[in-house]
Amino acid sequence: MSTHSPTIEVVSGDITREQTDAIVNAANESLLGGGGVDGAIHRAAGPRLARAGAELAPCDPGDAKATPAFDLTPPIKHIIHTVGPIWEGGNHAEPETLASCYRRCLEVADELRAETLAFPAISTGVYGFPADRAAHIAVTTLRTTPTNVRHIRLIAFDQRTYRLLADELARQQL
Ligand code: AR6
Repeated sequence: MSTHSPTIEVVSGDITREQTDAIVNAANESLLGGGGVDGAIHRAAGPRLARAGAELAPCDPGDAKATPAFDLTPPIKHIIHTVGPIWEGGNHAEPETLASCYRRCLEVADELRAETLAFPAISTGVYGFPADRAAHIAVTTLRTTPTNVRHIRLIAFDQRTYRLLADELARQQL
């Protein structure tokens, strides 16, 4: 099924404003909402999102599950919820779990036939994953996982995350 590598770009902004076929949410296992990007997405998508999440929960760390995007404007089709690892020092398979999040999101996007996809910097906020290592894992995994997704936007909510992702992408595309 996999035929090509997606193009990847890094952009600054708020993922709730994206117009990709699907956006990824950095959720927790309950899929009921929370703080950070999860809270922003639930506020923008409305209360039906938590109800849909409850029906799919729990979502294990490293896994991903999709819901409709409900009231998100501009209207997009899908939200892919993934649960990143909580950073516990790096020896608890956190890197592997984070890579699995990116891989599973691509698999779910393929099932949905989503061709464009936006990701936040999974696990690098409340969950405490070092942002530089997370940027390396994100770009490496997205570049090496077979998928039909054509275009990926990595959404950086702050300047440091933007720099780390942009530098990592530039290094890998040399
Ligand atoms: N658009 C894009 N990125 C954002 C936005 C936004 N609107 N808001 C925050 N970020 P976090 P985690 C960035 O904490 O570390 C929640 O409570 C943020 O600056 O949202 O995976 C969940 O329910 C950071 O770079 O997610 C879980 O309990 C990145 O998104 C837990 O937090 C991820 O930060 C998940 O923690």
